[in-house]
Amino acid sequence: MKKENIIEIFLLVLVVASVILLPLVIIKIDKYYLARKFPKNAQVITLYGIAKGGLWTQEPVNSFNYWWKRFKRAEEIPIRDDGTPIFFRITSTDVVHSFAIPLYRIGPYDIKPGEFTEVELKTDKELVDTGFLCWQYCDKDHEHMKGRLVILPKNEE
Ligand SMILES: [Cu+2]
Repeated sequence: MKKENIIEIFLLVLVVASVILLPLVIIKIDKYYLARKFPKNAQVITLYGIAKGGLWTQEPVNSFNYWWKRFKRAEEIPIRDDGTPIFFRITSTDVVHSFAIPLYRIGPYDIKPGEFTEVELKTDKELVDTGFLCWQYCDKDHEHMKGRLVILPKNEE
């Protein structure tokens, strides 16, 4: 085999490997920073807003599965009531949504596609089951964009 061919093959393998590895490395780095961002014991709830059908989902939405997957509506999100810090990470998969938990006067926060809005559930009030919703008209299914935060029974904590 000619020397040029070997170099060519080597470079080809290098390019293919970096194309495959780069996204994996980025995902790893992302996870690493995410894990350090919030207190270790925190409950972190990630929500994706979808205008079509009007739903918040906890299932990760990306540019591939957005087109074919039926995402499970986040109807009831269990939250802990033992002093655990609770954070929401919320993003949109399409239009600008708006997130609020009216009872605790949290939000409304603009939820923009392509970025995560981070919100801490901080309140002086006692935690009770309550609703969260999209605060401003985003699309025709807007009214369905709501769900509930449900306090976990003590024995399940
Ligand atoms: Cu909306």
